[in-house]
Formats: sequence, C-alpha cells, structure tokens
Amino acid sequence: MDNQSVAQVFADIATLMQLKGESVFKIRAYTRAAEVFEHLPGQVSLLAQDEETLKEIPGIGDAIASKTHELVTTGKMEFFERLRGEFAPGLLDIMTVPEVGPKTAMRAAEDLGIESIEELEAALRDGSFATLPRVGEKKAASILRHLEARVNQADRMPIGKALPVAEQAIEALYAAAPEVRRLTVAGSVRRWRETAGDIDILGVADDPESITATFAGLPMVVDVLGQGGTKASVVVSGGAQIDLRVTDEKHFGALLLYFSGSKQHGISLRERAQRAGLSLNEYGLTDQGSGDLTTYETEAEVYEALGLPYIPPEMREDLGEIAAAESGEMPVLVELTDIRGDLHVHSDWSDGRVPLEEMVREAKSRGLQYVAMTDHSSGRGIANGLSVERLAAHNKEVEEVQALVGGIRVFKGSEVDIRADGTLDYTDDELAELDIVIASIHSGMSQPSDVMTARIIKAIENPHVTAIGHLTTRFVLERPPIEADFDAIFRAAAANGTLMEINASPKRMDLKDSHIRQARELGVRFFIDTDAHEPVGLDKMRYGVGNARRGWAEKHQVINTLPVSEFERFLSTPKPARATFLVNPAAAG
Ligand code: DGT
Ligand code: CA
Ligand code: CA
Ligand code: ZN
Repeated sequence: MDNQSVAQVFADIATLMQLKGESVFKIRAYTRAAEVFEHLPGQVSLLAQDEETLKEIPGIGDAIASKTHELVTTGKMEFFERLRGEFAPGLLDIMTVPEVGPKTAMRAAEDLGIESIEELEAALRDGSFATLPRVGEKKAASILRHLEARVNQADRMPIGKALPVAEQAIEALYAAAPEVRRLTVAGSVRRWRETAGDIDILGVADDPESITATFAGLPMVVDVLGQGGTKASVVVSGGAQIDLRVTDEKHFGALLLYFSGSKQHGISLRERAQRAGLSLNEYGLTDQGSGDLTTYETEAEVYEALGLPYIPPEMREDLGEIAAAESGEMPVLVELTDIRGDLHVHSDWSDGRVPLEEMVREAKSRGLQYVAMTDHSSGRGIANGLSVERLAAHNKEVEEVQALVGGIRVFKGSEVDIRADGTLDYTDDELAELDIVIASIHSGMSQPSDVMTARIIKAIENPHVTAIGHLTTRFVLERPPIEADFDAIFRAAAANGTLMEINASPKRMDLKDSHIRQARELGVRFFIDTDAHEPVGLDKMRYGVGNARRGWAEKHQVINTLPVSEFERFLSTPKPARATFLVNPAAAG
C-alpha cells in the first residue's frame, strides 16, 4: 500500500466523521494523520510494520498508530469499514467530484438513490440532479463539466506525480544495477508536459538484457507487462506505467531524441531529413543513396546533422520551434538556476504549516536572494486570512525576521483576494505598505466570461498590484479553468506593468503553457513562484520553470531572475512605468 492510499483512508475518515458531526478535535487528528502520511519521505507500509516506530512520527498518536498498523498489515481497517457502512455506498466517490459537497452527496443518495459516479452522471444528464435543494441547472451543468474533464483525462497523471515516480525508479535502478552507464527520463515527462500518460526511461549499458531484467524485478514493480532484450514495460505501485529502453552509447543520441518526442516533432524532423536525402529513426540517420547509417551519442549532434541548433525538449511540440531554430530566432529559455527569489510563500499566519521565520530560513537555505511572505487576506476565511490588524502585525514580523535572519531579503507581501466585483480585500493605503501584492481569485469562479474579464482587469489596473496569482484557478486534471478573455487580460497586464504569476505548484501549473506563450507574445512579463505552504513546497520551483520553458519564456521576461538590487529597483518603479522597466544588463547576473 503506498503512502497516498494510506493518507486517503485517513482523509476519508475525517470526511465521514465530519458528516456525523463529530468533534472538531477528533476530526483534526485524522486530517493531520492524512497530511503526515502524504508527506512522509519513507514508506508508511514499511514503517507501520512496527507500531512503536510509527508513534515516533510527530502527529501520530497511539490510536492512529494502531489503526495504521492494522491497515497496512491486513489491507483493511475495521474502524473505517464500520464508519463507511453507516453511509450510502459510493458516497465518498461521489464527493470526489468538484462542487459536490457532503450535503449534496447525501441528498443525492437519499432522494435519488445515487450510489456511484455513473449514476451521478446519469442524473446530471437527465436533469434530476438539478432538482435537488440548492443545486439548480447552472450548478448541475458545471458539475457535469468537471465529470467530463475527468473522464477525458482519466488515464493520465499529473507531472507532480509522474516526475517523482520516474526519479524514484531511476534511483532504484542505479542502486540495483551499478553497471548501468546512465539513465534518463524521456517522453512527455522530459518535455515537462503537465500530465503524462506513462513514464519513459532510457538507459545506456553494455549488457541491456541484464538491465531490463533487474528493472522488472525492482521492489516497486507490481506488474510486468512485457520484458525483452532491450526493453521492459512495467506498472509500479501507485499505478504508473514505466517503459524502459536500454541501448549502447553510440545509439543513445538518436534514441533519446526519438523517445523524447513529441510524436509530432519527430515527424517534422523526419520530413526535414527526407528533404535532405536522409532517413531518421531511433538508430540514427541513414543516407538514402548509399544506405550508410550514421550514429550519434548526443541529440545535439543529430540536430546539427539536420542543420539545426539544439532544440530544448520543452519546445518540441511542433508549434513552430523548427522554424524558429532554422531562422536563428530561438528564444533563450529561462533556467532553474536563473531564479533568484520566491515571491509567493505562505506561513502559519494563514494556511501555511510553519512559522514565518522558518519559511524564510528554508528559502535562504535554498540559496535564494529574496523571498516575499504572502499570506492570505481576510476574504479567505477558511484559510485564516489576515484582518487589517493582523496584516499590520504580519508586516512587523517580517521586519523582525529580516533583522534576525540575515543574508536574504524578506519582502512584505499579501496574496489578496480579488472579490466578485473586482475590488480587493485591502484598501489602497493598506496595500501601499506592502512590497509585493499578488491578487488572486479564490471564489466566484463560475462568473460569465465578460464579468470575469472586467473583474480581473480591474485588479490589474490597481497601482499596488504586483502580479495576478494563478490566473485561471484550475487544478490539473481536477478543476476546470475560469472562463475569460485572456487576450484582453494579457494586453491589460502588459500595458499596466502588472506581472502574471507562473504558479509552480504542480497541482496548479497556472498560467498553463499555452497561456504563457500567448502572454509572452503580448509583452507580458512574469514571475515564477512556488506558492509554498510548507518547506518542501519551496522545492517545486522546477515545475514552474519547466512550464515557463514550454511557454518559450526567456530569462529577461521573468522578473525574479533579477538580482536583489535590480529587483528592488523594479519594485520602486511606479506601475505604468514598470511596463517598460529595462534590465540593466551589466547588473543582471
Ligand atoms: P504520454 O506518455 O502520452 O504523456 O506522451 P509521450 O510523448 O511520452 O508518448 P509515448 O509514451 O507514447 O511515447 C514516447 C515517445 O516515443 C513519444 O513522445 C514519441 C515516440 N513515439 C512513440 N510512438 C511513436 C510513433 O508511433 N511514432 C513516432 N514518430 N514516435 C513515437
Ligand atoms: Ca510517455
Ligand atoms: Ca511510453
Ligand atoms: Zn491562492
């Protein structure tokens, strides 16, 4: 049983206890356990063999430890089974659909006898669901959209899951097969697509067959779909499929190029090769006249043989990258090592998990030059958003922490709610006290497009708003984006010198790649930040950078690549002038 499944059981218990009206105190213990297990670096199923070891984990008491032990050793938990039995079957499944809250799910079960996702979908389509109290046709239509989005994507996983699984597999295979020369991820994960169908890994070894055999025998493998001399396909715990291919050094360049895709990019390259009298495949380039095969150890050499500069994997989607490469107009993509600061970070002042000082120290330990502490505003009641009085105290604490922790600049910030009418939670005078203001939508997400567009542009025009946070509010594979006129929004942002956030949380990836590309072409500039709610959140920057690169974003378009002195000069530039703020190339390092 993987950590995620164990965590899910405890999260389900918390949900059911809430439905029963149990005490908040009791519920919190289960919610806490779910969070702890979800974030545990080790495997719960191993730790929980011994109850005493479990109890050493902070947040895990006697009762939880014994229940966890029962769950991982027997595959079942009596307490959970009994609790679940008190409710309609399928209730927990139905509640996983966005916008279907507990009350609605219970009514659906009682009044309409809905006990599964299929029955839910049928009731949404035949109109009966809309007749439930507090539902209505609009909400039913929206729920159906969620459901359809989910079905379309059902067999894909978010990159936030795929990449760590790929890295675990690579690490495990290096350990089990020290003779392997190198292993690297390919396919959509290497291209940083926000979702992956499966994980592709390539290896170089003298004896490929022994590597594929070792791979198929790794402890994380739960099913072997196929295994041969140079390849293996397996399913690992957690459900992801991994395809491994192993080759020798001299064929590696062509093979990596082939299996990194995209399929469409590969097709365009092959057509280009053909026009030059060559044929390109996973072994190399064959001269169609003489039949001679040339092999390549690196991808760059293959591109060179095709008369092209190296094209980074993130750009290989056949969206004009070959033409850009050919004409010498390749963007110089932003890189993870270019990032100097993180500008969207939460602490336990709002819904973060650790004190402000700890987040600052964690940011510093990651080598950042600056960090902005942006806890939520008062409108985010459930996130313990800050009243005006608490905001003032928060500002004061930032100053104290700045004095206490040297070596990193700490900015006063807020993630302020954009209300339904486009006004913000704080007045202009209150906002003027802050260095960084990220304005975000957290409610009223189903407004019609024109209302939504005006709402966001109003926030963009506020002179104190530094950036718009997670513009579309979507969750990858889970929640659809808002509807709005993004072209108009990006034009307004460019004109006002308001930045667009590229939220690196792999759950959000917001802006998404195509929006980044569109915004970039309209002259918008960005910052990439993590929206971290706990220290490990600060490590997610790479997802934002990968996504930014998919949107062809260049270093100079990403403001938090500026060294701190230049960044402060940017902040002290009044807003409309920020639109034309020029980087001093000598100072930008
Ligand atoms: P995914 O797994 O759906 O997220 O997307 P990819 O891009 O990882 O695709 P996948 O795993 O089916 O195949 C990995 C790469 O192998 C793909 O990006 C390009 C190459 N490839 C696979 N099948 C074909 C094919 O039929 N024709 C060509 N030209 N290339 C292929
Ligand atoms: Ca793949
Ligand atoms: Ca594959
Ligand atoms: Zn937010």
